[in-house]
Parts: sequence; structure tokens; C-alpha cells
Amino acid sequence: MVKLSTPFTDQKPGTSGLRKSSKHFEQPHYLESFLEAIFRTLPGVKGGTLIVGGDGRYGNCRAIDIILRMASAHGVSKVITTVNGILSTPAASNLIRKHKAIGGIILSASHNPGGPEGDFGVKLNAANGGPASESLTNDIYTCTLNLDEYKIVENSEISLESPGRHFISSMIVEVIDGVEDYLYLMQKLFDFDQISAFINKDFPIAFDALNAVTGPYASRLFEGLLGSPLGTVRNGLPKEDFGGCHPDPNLTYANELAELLLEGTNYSFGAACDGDGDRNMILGRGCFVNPSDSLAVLVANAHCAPAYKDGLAGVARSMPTSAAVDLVARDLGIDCFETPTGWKFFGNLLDTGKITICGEESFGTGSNHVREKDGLWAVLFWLQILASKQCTVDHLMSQHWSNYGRHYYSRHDYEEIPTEIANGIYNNIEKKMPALIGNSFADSSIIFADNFSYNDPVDGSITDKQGLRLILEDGSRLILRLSGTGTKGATLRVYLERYVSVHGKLNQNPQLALRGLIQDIDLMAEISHRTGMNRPTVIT
Ligand code: VG1
Ligand code: CO
Repeated sequence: MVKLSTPFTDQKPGTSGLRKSSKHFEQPHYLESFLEAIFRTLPGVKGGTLIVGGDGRYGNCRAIDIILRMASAHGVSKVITTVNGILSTPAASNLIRKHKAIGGIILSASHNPGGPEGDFGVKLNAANGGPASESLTNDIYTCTLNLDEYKIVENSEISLESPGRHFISSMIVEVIDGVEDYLYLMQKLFDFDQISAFINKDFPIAFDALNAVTGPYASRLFEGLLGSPLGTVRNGLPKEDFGGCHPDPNLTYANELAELLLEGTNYSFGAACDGDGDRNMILGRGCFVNPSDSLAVLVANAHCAPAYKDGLAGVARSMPTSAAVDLVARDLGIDCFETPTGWKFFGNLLDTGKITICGEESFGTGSNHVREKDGLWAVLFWLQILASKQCTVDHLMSQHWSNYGRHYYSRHDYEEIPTEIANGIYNNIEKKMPALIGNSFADSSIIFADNFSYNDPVDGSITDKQGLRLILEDGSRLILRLSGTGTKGATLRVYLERYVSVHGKLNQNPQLALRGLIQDIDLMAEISHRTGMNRPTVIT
């Protein structure tokens, strides 16, 4: 038992767990306090099984050691962890489900940089394998506010270097290979023979693991099971600081791969995943697939994969994700749900069989095979569709747009803005919203404005204030949100969407197609004026 003089009050988890700088996590008792709140709040701790692992960043193994000692002190009966603590977020979700665990603790700050100068994070997943619900997260936070002590056993000294079985008092610690079960699951969902034949004929692929967790998974998957040449996986060894990179698969941070595909001719397909392996970016030769379109394409062609050949129950997308998938769902005659940002909101829909596939504009797609978004699953799904149709990424996209029309889409992120300024921009628009209806905007006019609120169709819970929405008469949408995953200042996200039907221009550059919306939202929200930034930090 360790006494705390003052409780930490800044441990409110955001969109994806508790995320702070590594330095912040290194304060004495900081990590332990949050873990104590988890052990006191999560149902089933005494006698339960817990899954633990992380993306390999700085602090991963130290945190696992602390979790093992605290789990033992709290009466957990078994912890399953992995060799070197390497476990991707979707693989963790799979293990939780497979072992009927009470939940899992994933050590990751996802796409944020790592290392002593980077960020660290703790994500809690519940027994269904998905991110903890809003109510569980709130209960954990409340618990942190009054902590005066935490329980931990003294020493454990368990080696994570190889698989094995250990004990801490009566608690079993099983160290397993964190890759195997995941690859087994992928083989059940997709036709590996078909994919392998296709990519090894004349369809060279490149995968960038960005020095993060997917390296070992991708090497065994592509260079092993699918027989791609060695070197297919780039930056495949997980490093504590991700080699100084920002493990975020987008055109800005995965620019090496982007250049290889957009400017070179050696590869037909490229993909990258983020720090913890739940995000994906898909590229073809000379072609970038917008994540919202990616979701729509997967849904439209789901029948190409053995796992989804009998059709989909329904689909869901987060509110800021473009409505491209809505058109496909309508065409297929299935439900399409609109949820707030964050994977946890898909949990109930997946658990009750209302949806099969879901996704977010932030490079996340997934299905009912686990309860997290899944980067490598999306890459395999794309390859399966291309293999089954024997076509290129570029061709598949053009075909999709000529069937459904195109949702031009972009997200503009303004990072590290002083919090007061970001709040000022947001509150100003929110206040003005009722008066905006009827105003002209770009080539259209505003017909609807609100702060998105979600009524969960399964448990009836209401989650409000999920982002400011402006909808125009021509169907265009503009959304403003403040990020819940940044660790420095505030990040303002502006989401822009304009629909062009099959009769319109389908081959424009998105930034050009969205120019009117970009200019008018900047004027209306006074973004450059208030931030002093003349362009966003990241454009996707
Ligand atoms: C971001 C994304 C959101 C995603 C979340 C966690 O949140 O926008 O769609 O679910 O990150 O992703 P925010 O609040 O910063 O916009 V991950 O890869 O960190 O688990
Ligand atoms: Co992630």
C-alpha cells in the first residue's frame, strides 16, 4: 500500500484513453494513481483475467511491470501479456474476446510521437474488447479525484523476452506471442491464396510500419504468409521513439511512403498504420484514398471477402466522416448510423448486431471481428477487393465515383493553438449558430446548424456537444471540433465536405473543389485572424 499526499485531478481520459507527455507520466505515482482508479472501478477485477500490452513506445515495459504488480495486489487471477510487451490495439481487442477477459490495458498514445520527449498513454478496454464506455470512463475519473493510496506488490522481475508462465504471489502471468492469434483471425476473414496470387503476379506492394507496433505483424503477414519479397515492410522494427517519426499514417507524416506511391512507379499499392496499429492509410499508384471514401468502397465491395460474402447487417460512420458510405448503404438497403467521434460509440451497435462494418474519417475502419478499428484488416480487405476484381486502386475509385458521385472531403487541423483561442473560435460560432440559418455560404446557403448530440439506439444514453455542424442547401457540410487526443494546447479540426453527383466534375483536386467552403469558413470562424496561422498544420 502506498499513500498519496494529494490526488491527481488531471486524469480525465479523452477520446482515446489518458494521454499526456512521457514526462507527465513520469511524475511519481502518476501512472499508479490512474491504474488504481481502473482496478477499483472495472467490474470483475478479483479473480478475473486481464490482457496487457502496448505499442512498444518509451515507457511500455516499465508500465507493464507496474500493472502486473498492481494487478496482483488487487486480486486479479491471471494477466496475459506479450513478448516485449508488443501488442497492437486490434490484437488486444481480439485477445480480450478470445480469453473472455474482464478487459485490457493498452499502453499507447496511438499516433502521437513517443520517446522521453514524446507522449505516453493508457487505454482501457472493456470485456467486449472495445474502448471503455463513457460511463465507465467517468466513474474512473471520479475515482481518481479522491485517491489517497494505491495497492502494489514490491517486486516482480518477470522477463518479457520470451513466451512463458510466471507467478506473482498467486496471480498467473502468461507471456504469449502477441502476433499469432491476430494472424489466425485474419486468415479466417480473408482468402489469403487469392491475395497472395494477385500481389505476387504483377502488383508490388509497400507497407510502412513507421517504426511502430505493426512491424512484426506486417512482416509475418506480408513477407511470411503472403509471400511478398523481403523489404515489402519498411520501418518494421518497433522503436521506443518511433525513430523520431510521428506514427500517423497520413500524407504529412507518412510522406516517405506517399512519395513512393504518388510520384514513383515501382509500387501498385501502398499502406501504412499508426503507432498502435488501429489506423490505416491506403494509396494506389498516383492515388490517395480518402478514408471516408475507403469506408464506402469497403462496404460497396464487402462481398469480395469470405467473411462478409453473405452481406452486412448495417454500417456506421462517425458524424464528421463524409456521407459517401450513406449512399452505398441506401443502395444496399441496409441501415447507416451516425455516431460521435471515437470508436467506443460503435460498441453497442456491433455488440447487438446492428452493424457489421464501421469507420471514421481519421483513417480508421473496422468490423465486428474485434471491437477496435483495425489497420492491417483494412489493408487486407483492400487487397482482397483488388484481387477479386483484378483492378488497380485508381480504377476502383473511379468506378466507385461514377456509380455514386463523389464526396469531396478534407480535414484541416490547426494544432497547438492556445486553449483560450481555440475555445474562443468554437464558442463564437456556437453562439452565432441560430442566426446563421439562411445566410449564403460558398455557392449555397446554410439551412441547418447545431451542436451534434447522439442518442444511442441501444442503451438510450445521450452524448451531447460532439461538434458544430453547418449543413448547406446543396448538401455540403462543415464541421468544427476540438480534438480530445492532443497533449499540447488545443487542436481545432475543420471538416469540409461537398457532394458532386455523377453528372458533375469527378476528377478535381479536393482542395480546389472545396475552395469556396475553405475560404468562407475561415472568414466566418475567423480562424487565421484569431490564430495568426495562415494555413492548417495538417491537411488530409
Ligand atoms: C482522434 C480522431 C478520432 C479517433 C481518435 C482516436 O480523436 O479524430 O476519430 O477515434 O483520435 O484514434 P480527436 O478527438 O483528436 O479528434 V487513435 O488511433 O488515437 O486510437
Ligand atoms: Co491509433
